[in-house]
Amino acid sequence: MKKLFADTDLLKLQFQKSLLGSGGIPAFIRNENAAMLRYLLPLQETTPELWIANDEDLEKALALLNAPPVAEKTPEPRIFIGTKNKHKISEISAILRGCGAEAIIPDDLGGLPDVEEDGHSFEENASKKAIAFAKFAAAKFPEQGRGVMAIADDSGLEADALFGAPGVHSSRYAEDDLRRIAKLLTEIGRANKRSGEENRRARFVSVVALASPDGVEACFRGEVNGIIIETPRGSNGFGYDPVFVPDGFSLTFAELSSTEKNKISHRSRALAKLDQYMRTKHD
Ligand code: ITT
Repeated sequence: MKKLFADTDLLKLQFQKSLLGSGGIPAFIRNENAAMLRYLLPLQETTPELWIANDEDLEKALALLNAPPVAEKTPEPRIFIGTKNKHKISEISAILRGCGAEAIIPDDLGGLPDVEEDGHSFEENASKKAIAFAKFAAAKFPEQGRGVMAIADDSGLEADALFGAPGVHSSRYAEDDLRRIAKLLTEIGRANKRSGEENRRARFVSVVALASPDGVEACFRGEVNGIIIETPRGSNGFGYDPVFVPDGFSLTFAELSSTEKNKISHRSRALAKLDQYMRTKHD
């Protein structure tokens, strides 16, 4: 930042005027008659940082001029959380608050645009959503324009016996959670019968993408491995939770409390990576 000083020595004025001619704000202005300054110099839009009336002021001005430039404070980044899921919103908001970013949620911007999840991978879908949401949010904050970013996630269940299905199609696998689970159990049963092996290995995957309107900055993947049991158990959680038993546990995700599930879940693992990234970025 250039510093501007006004002095009371008219003799130096001509010399300082040549600095003004170069187009920048003068580093130093000397002028005996302060009242004249506005007429003589283009100061209409600026005010001197220090008026120099005596030698002491001059010392101060010189010290300020020679001081190393102070780093300008970077404004708090504004990040749009692209999901309507209240649970995800509170998890992600806490992370953003922790690293000094301002979290914007769909309610703040009057909703969330629909984005078709037609990608072949969780990364593709999460990235597509995050870019679309960043563009949507940037349009709402024209003064900040492309400084606005967005976060979106895509998740699902991959069963080994089904070569990774339902995967990115997890939410569209059937009409509702009960039918989705029923279909998963039927398909795994059939596949195992065909192969003659009892393979019930599966994993939940979550990919969180961070993007600006121009593209994806980073993706974070979290996974949790386990098995699919034959009969659903438990009533907590959602989706395929009642048939998924994570490795090292005997209870299904739907039998664990949400706090216990969140300690080991695919989404919390992806979010932990986002947390780490954001902290490093805004250190
Ligand atoms: P968004 O609004 O954020 O897009 P969504 O309902 O589409 O949320 P996800 O993309 O997170 O949900 O998940 C896709 C499907 O994968 C979801 O409908 C569930 O069937 C399944 N799934 C994902 N995470 C799960 C979890 O933690 N427990 C059980 N099922 C899960």
